Amino acid sequence: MSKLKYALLWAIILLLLGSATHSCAQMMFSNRTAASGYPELLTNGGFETGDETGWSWYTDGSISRYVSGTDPHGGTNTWVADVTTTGTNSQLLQTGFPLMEAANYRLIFWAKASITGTLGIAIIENDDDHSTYGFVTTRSLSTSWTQYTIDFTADCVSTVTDTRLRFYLDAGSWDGESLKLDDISLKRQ
Ligand SMILES: [Ca+2]
Ligand SMILES: [Ca+2]
Repeated sequence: MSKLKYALLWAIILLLLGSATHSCAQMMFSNRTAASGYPELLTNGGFETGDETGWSWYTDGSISRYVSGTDPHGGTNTWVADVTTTGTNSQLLQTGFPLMEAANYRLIFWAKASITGTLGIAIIENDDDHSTYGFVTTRSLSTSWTQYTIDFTADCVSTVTDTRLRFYLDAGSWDGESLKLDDISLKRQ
């Protein structure tokens, strides 16, 4: 083999080694990133199934609610409530996610309303007496898509799954108005 061919062969080997090292490093980085985060605890938080899979709904008012492809925050779908009368108990809820005693959690959701109005949000016990496992609070919604973040420490004994996240419209009056929820996420921190 000539010196030139020998040098070329080495150049090719070094190039191949370089690219292999590079892709290995990338893989290690993405694995480490994935391993450092806690998993999403909610099902279908972005309503991307196109329906209310994972969610339940109750109202004693008159409210038409549905999953719509019009003006979502993320993806292609958003949850919408068109309210005639708010009622005294109107809630979108998800149950059965695990909470661990004294662990820190973060709830994130995006909302948009036809007017500025008050939405209630709570993380409570689903069964028994609905005692507070996380918080019971309200947020003032605005007429553009806005992110809301609520950090809390789980107030339960050991690990519980009789849990309920509820968004309740009857914290205010939404008579004749509408609101949207999208990209709802609950993760341990
Ligand atoms: Ca969505
Ligand atoms: Ca209880």
